[in-house]
Amino acid sequence: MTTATEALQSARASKGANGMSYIEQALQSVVQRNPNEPEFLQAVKEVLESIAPAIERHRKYQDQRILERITEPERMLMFRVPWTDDQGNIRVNRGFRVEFNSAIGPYKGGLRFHPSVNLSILKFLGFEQVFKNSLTTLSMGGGKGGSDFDPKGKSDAEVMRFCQSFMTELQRHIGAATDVPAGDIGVGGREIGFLFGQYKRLRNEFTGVLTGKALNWGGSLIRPEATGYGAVYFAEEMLATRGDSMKGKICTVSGSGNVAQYTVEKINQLGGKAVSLSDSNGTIYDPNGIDAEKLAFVMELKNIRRGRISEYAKQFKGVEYRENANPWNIPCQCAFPSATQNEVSGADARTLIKNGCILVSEGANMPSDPQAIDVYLENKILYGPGKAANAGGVACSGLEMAQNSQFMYWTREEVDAKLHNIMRTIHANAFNTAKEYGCEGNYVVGANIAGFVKVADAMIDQGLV
Ligand code: NDP
Ligand code: 2IT
Repeated sequence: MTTATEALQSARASKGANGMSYIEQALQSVVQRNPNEPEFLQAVKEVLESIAPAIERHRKYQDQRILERITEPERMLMFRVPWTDDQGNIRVNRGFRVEFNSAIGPYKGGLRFHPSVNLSILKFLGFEQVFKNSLTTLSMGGGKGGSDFDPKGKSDAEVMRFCQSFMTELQRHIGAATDVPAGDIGVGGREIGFLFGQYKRLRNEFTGVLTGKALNWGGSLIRPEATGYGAVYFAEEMLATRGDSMKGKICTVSGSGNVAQYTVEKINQLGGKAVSLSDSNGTIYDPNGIDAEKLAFVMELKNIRRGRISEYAKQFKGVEYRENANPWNIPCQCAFPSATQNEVSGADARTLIKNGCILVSEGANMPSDPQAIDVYLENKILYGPGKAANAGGVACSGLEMAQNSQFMYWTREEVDAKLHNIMRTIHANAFNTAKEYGCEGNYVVGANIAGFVKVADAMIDQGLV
């Protein structure tokens, strides 16, 4: 005989009075509350739909209203960032920090400086970061921030004045045990330096409040390499499940920034051949392969001269430059989207597969749109979603925090070994979790459930806060 409470629970578990499941109800309320945030809704929908097997198996998540709680940021900060350009004109940008979830550690996640930045984009990135950081095995909550400031065409002095103004407000809200920002699009070593200098000056403390610092003042070896290396380590793990490896694989890579550069380096080291890079103006296709010497040219072009990828085609023979195009119609076996969100459409995904692509490992955050993901899953290719495949960057940030708190520096070999081990663990966790929930080979289900369960259980342990 069932008790009244059990009967009520069972009714609530499947369909509510309005005929909707708990996940559908939670999703509908997120849609209603955030009507002008397409990127955020896209990220939430993907996670909520894919964790259904865990929500159905464990009643506690519904009883504790975890979906309603986990989709609402703990805190969002928006602030004015005034600065003067080199001509003495006053400029105003908008600064943000979305402190999404601190159940398993201090808020952690990058800062993005790009003219497209808005609350929807930072909420999607912060939401993804919560699950990604959970997967790393380290103690980090999720957050993201940035500004609609456009670093393109700005002098070093302008970037410095902007960073100082941005940090003048942000410093009130962050700290080594509270919230630890890092880089993302448009924020690299130069910006982290200016931000750190201003934090230290205002707070009179030298702490690990930012990661991605330079080596001579608290940075970690391998942090610049970590996201790209990690995405390729993750690809190698996925290939190993089919008795295959990166050796001899033709690889397309999009973007030409931090993640793309070290993705190419690791592809080369593991015996693959990277044949493309891109930026927001176009794509270069180098069928001979982007070897170490050519990559050194790209690094100087992008990190120092801050030029356009089209220059690569002028510099090297046999290279095609495709204006306003992405790399997805270049034949490849492995694709590494490493530029930005929604850069691979359903049509692009079909083209990739038609041309022989068997693996997609996402260096960027949410680079594949929902239709593209459907195409990968229908065709059963190896698909490593960003929150698993690109977690190496933030994982190495966690290792930087660990070194800072001990006033220690680890060697390149030590950090790389830890990074490699973390990527193997993330892969195994995502793979085994998918299997446990009856979706073998589906890393979307595996990564989302594994990332979710750790955070959700911590939220339950800590009471209704
Ligand atoms: P960078 O700023 O170093 O490089 C970004 C690259 O992507 C540039 O080549 C840029 O071209 C291109 N790009 C950016 N926006 C667009 C756009 N709207 N359309 C076309 N191309 C674009 O950034 P990262 O390499 O650090 O970041 C790349 C991706 O990886 C992002 O999705 C980021 O969130 C993600 N990521 C980064 C991590 C890190 O540690 N840095 C960690 C995990 C994920 P252009 O110069 O023309 O703008
Ligand atoms: O998207 C990401 O994981 C990052 N931009 C890196 C975040 C971090 O804190 O290192």
